[in-house]
Amino acid sequence: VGLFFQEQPVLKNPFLEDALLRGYLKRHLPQESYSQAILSDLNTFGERVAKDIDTWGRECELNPPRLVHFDPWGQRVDHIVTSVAWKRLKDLSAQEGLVAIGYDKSFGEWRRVYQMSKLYIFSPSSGLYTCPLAMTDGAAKVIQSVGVSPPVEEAYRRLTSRQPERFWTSGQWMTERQGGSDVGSGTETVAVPQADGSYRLHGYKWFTSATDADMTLTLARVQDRSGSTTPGSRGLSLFYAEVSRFEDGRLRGIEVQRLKDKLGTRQMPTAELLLDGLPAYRLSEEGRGVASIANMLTITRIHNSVSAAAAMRRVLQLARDYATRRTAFGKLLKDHPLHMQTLARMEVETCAAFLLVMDVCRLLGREESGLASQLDLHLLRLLTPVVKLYTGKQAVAVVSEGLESFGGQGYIEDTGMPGILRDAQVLSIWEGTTNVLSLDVLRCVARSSGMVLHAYFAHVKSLLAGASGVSSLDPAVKAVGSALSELEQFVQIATSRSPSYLELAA
Ligand code: MFK
Ligand code: FAD
Repeated sequence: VGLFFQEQPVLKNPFLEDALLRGYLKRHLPQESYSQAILSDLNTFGERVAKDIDTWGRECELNPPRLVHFDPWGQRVDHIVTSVAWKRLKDLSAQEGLVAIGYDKSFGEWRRVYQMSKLYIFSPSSGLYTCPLAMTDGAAKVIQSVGVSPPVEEAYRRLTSRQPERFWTSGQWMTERQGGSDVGSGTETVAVPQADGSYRLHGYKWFTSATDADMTLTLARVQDRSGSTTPGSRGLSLFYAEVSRFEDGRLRGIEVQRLKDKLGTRQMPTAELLLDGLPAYRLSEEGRGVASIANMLTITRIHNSVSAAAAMRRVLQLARDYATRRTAFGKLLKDHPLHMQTLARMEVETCAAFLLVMDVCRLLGREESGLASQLDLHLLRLLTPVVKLYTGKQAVAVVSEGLESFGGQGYIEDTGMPGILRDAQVLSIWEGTTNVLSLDVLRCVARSSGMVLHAYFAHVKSLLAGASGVSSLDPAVKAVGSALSELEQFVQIATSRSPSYLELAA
């Protein structure tokens, strides 16, 4: 009695274990010396993920951040205490270039595919350090797009640094009590102009993740001399602020009201912040806040999609391994056709998610290296919300199925599995909910007069034409082809009418 102990699933090098990722890179990376360096770096990093980093990520879950409001002598300090592992992950992120690679021109148009491949194997072991990295990347992109000049020049260098002692992370403070989706109506924070051209921000930010960041980008309404502001989206401007302390230890212009008690993402601090005179610089023209922060949304939504595909891949890797170790009804799970069919369905979802995500990363890299065609730009705009909304939903479904493939053990906390499911649930909520992103798709279709859809049709056709081993006579290919033609005709008619008709048609 009690002599049997089940072997546990083993996490192996997630790069070597991922035939699809390796195949994708081998197929797409050019014949350049850097391609070999990329593959070799991913292999070494994958080894590190399996050996060390995964344990650090787990430690972040077991030692969640806490807020210390006062020091022993009653001074307000609002100190967010994070685990040793969380800090190590920050240093590691710099050393491994997890943001920097995306800005490294020496990898040409492949810089984003390289960076996101690295994040893809890192994400499920990262203790959610991918969250601050996504926002950091988004902030660097915004700064780059508005122009890297003082006072944000130094911030840009730090956000994209590979040196741990210089590396900074950024927050993204958009959501207020009245509006997370509708920030245009919901933002109450005001920016009071100062004599030196800077501003002081006053308001309440309702969700601020990874609040131990060194700086942030945020939205506020500039107050005029009479103290009034412009309502709606056109009253919002984009601001840059550093998170710093007075000599006595108090935060400068910020009070951390509390940390959120969350379903998942417990590894990282998400706070409510009272901005009480936070010094800030305006980065956008007045009233161009939403349009200017859109670059950040593009980047963080792509990171989100990478994390979603990565969560699916990880649970599947572990489930496949477990199927070679667990016996039921006299044979290993891998020898039960029905169990393998379940895993195969998860595999199909995961492959599809991965390929769509990587295609968007490829397009991003092309855009940033100046190689993107007009078609690429349309596709990038269209597919970014699409990939975020689909993969966010897929991740919850696939990870949930994945938990079931471990039977009861999938439900047990210290296996680490439940945390993967909890963390997947947020992927469809933050950075734009599914419905809000669906509307974003419709808006971009209408605003481009249908051009983004035509670009998409052309893309799918070229994929079908170029797919090796697929005959144009294949009934499935024929069916897709005729469905596309019908859709194209429909869009053609819609384009000739009003934009709102096109929105409806889309
Ligand atoms: C593991 C990875 C983790 C990732 C990090 C997670 C940390 C958590 C972070 C958060 O959750 S931060 C908060 C994220 N918040 C959102 O995503 C807000 C969701 N709501 C929307 O996206 C709304 O659609 C939006 C606020 C943008 C609507 O505002 P408006 O003012 O009604 O937008 P409008 O009028 O459509 O667009 C204003 C301008 O922005 C237009 O430019 P123009 O004025 O030049 O025409 C738009 O084209 C532009 N714009 C809006 N969305 C865009 C965009 N441009 C490009 N891409 C977009 N997606
Ligand atoms: P609402 O906007 O009130 O939405 C409620 C529901 O209404 C949703 O289902 C939505 O899809 C739907 N809805 C809204 N508008 C429409 C519409 N026009 N048509 C159809 N349906 C609609 N925010 C930050 O700014 N910075 C952060 O760092 C950050 N971190 C977060 C961390 C966590 C763990 C979580 C859970 C959230 C975080 N957020 C952050 C906030 C997040 O971005 C918002 O919660 C999200 O954008 C939704 O906004 P909301 O909560 O106001 O929901």
